[in-house]
Amino acid sequence: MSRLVAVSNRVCIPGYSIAPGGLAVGVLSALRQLGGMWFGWSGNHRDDAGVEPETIDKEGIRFATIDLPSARFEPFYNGFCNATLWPLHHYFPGAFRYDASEFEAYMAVNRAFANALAPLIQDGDTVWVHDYHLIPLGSLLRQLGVRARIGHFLHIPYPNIAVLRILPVYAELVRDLCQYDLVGFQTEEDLEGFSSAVKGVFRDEASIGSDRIELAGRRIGIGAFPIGVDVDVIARQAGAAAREDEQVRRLVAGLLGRKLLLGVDRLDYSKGLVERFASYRTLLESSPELLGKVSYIQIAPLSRINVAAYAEIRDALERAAGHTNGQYADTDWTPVRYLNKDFPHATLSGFLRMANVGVVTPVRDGMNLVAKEFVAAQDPEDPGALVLSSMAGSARELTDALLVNPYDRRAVALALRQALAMPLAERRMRHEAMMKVLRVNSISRWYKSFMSRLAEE
Ligand code: GDG
Repeated sequence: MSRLVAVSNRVCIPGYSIAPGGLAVGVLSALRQLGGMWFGWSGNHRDDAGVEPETIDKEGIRFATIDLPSARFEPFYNGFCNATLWPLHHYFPGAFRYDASEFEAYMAVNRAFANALAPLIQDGDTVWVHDYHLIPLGSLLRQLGVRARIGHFLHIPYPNIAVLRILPVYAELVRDLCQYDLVGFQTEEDLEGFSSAVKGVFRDEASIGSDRIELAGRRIGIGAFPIGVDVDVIARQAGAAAREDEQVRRLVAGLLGRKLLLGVDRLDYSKGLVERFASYRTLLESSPELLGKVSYIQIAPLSRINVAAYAEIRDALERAAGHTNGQYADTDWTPVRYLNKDFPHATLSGFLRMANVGVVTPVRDGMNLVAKEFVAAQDPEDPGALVLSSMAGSARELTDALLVNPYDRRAVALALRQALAMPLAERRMRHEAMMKVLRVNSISRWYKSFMSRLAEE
């Protein structure tokens, strides 16, 4: 069988590095099952960075990492990746900026990845590149003579051409994606966005089907591969954490019997936290009988702290939480508890299990794994209810959640009230239906279906 070489901006070495986010959990799960190599940035800066990667073997996986010069990294990561591509792909033109020198840094980092990675690729390998940080990588590897199959999976949404065109270099990036053998997206809607972009750039030169594009005598596979979660692992972890985890015990003790509304999101404007805080306030305003009876805990570990839009949202949330608490708190009740803290994944799943209502209301999200983890973490005998934004990719699958438009405060407040009051029989019925979907669209289906499509292309 072909060796899998996964590539992403950051790698996640078990027991060593950063807390795994959505991408890392998925890639690690694929590599644990299939074996292979994971290549990416080490997390370290070195100004005389050569192209020689460092390797370490763990759990049957080879991790190969390179250092990057800080002068390049800053405009690459905080600039083009997270102040240009991220807002563009999440339909936030207000947070978008374009700076040609940041695009140059983006290309330079992609070239550094390609130069370091190409010598490690053997004939017959399958290379799987992840996410918006590395769109040009496939094309650059081809230029260096790499002949292996190369696929790309985009974890974030793909916008329609009408929005994409805001980016002066959009056509270059569309051409780069067309150099892969297979390009995968989270949902059909993202796939349609990409098809509109290919049509906009290549016009009649490209013939676009539902699962293939024919272009200049080449075939590029395209498809939707919704990422899933490992239902059994999360259910087990959540059950154990609910029984044994000290932090979970403290959380429950602190509730004093109140019902828990819980949100867990990276601190990011796409996660709809400002809108969510406002909706919770509307809930308290419109339901005086809930005062003192519910607690909303929002866990929001900081991310991308050097990007201006993230500092702004942090300020806005601190003000909003302070405002609501100032108005409604009592000597023994804090209506909102807002924590910029990182917790171990197992503890988080325990928190999710204890919640009466999971509040997942991004204003735009490629998939949103927290929604899926919430469902998987519940006690099937007495599950909590999920309030989910229709703007998350996961809303396409979790149609038995209470689906809301996150911008409609009154509708979200209403859904929160409905979730808090939902009878056990209805909670069980909705939970069972969502669990069925999660078991079908599992994490193993995600990587297996992507890898087998890539093998066919
Ligand atoms: C991108 C796309 C897509 C959260 N707080 C902590 C923590 N987490 C974990 C969650 C979950 C993951 O991080 C977050 O995944 P999401 O999917 O919700 O969001 P993004 O990070 O934006 O991920 C997204 C995903 O890629 C996968 O394709 O679904 O749309 O934006 O697993 O549980 N983990 C730990 N501590 C925390 O405090 N350890």
